[in-house]
Amino acid sequence: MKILIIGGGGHARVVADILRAMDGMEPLGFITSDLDPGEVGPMGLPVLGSDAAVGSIPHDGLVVAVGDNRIRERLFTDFAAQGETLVNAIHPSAVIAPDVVMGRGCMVCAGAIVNTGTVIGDNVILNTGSVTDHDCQIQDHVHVAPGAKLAGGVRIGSGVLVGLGAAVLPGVVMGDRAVAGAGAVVLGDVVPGLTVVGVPARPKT
Ligand code: JB2
Repeated sequence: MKILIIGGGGHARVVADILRAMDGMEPLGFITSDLDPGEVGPMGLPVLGSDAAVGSIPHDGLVVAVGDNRIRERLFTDFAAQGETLVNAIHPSAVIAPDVVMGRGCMVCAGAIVNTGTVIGDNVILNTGSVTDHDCQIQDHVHVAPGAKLAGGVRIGSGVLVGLGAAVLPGVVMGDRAVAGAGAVVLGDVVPGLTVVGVPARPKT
């Protein structure tokens, strides 16, 4: 499949690398307004234009490869509404149990592990080396950052960021758009929109 990468930053390059490692996926180039169309962009892939150009470029699908959850949600929603095919980019070194259910437009980076019984929504990033243990429920537009760990039965609401190296203990519920800061150890439920930091994690003041 010929795939457009929406974004042109660090995460877009990670996704380009994933697509190149996958069988049957061919990254065509980056869609970004930060770089001039026609330029050779990162990793030798072309800069193809901004979002308005997508409709005029022949392609089979796209991945919204932007780390910021709100921007990624907006772009995912817009492109889905236009009838675009949002594909999953899954690095071959990721370990995903066969019964895991995953939506569309997800990015599972190198070395990520997802265990049995877990259900993942749309447009989710499970970043490099993250661990999502058994029976987790992860809603849409979530980012589990590199090295973060979700224990069994964790429930993660829409648009949540689990920061670099954070750990979420078994059965904890993080409400929509909550944030666990880098290295936080989340022992109990987090209400929607709240940012918690530290060990044990407390509301950020
Ligand atoms: O509306 C948009 C838009 N808004 C921002 N349309 C398109 N097509 N692209 C958009 N972007 C793009 O997001 C910018 O053009 C830019 O290329 C990119 C943001 O790049 P940056 O390198 O700042 O962040 P990133 O999202 O690639 O990576 C972040 O998230 C990753 C998960 C960083 O924090 C990384 O360190 C992190 N690993």
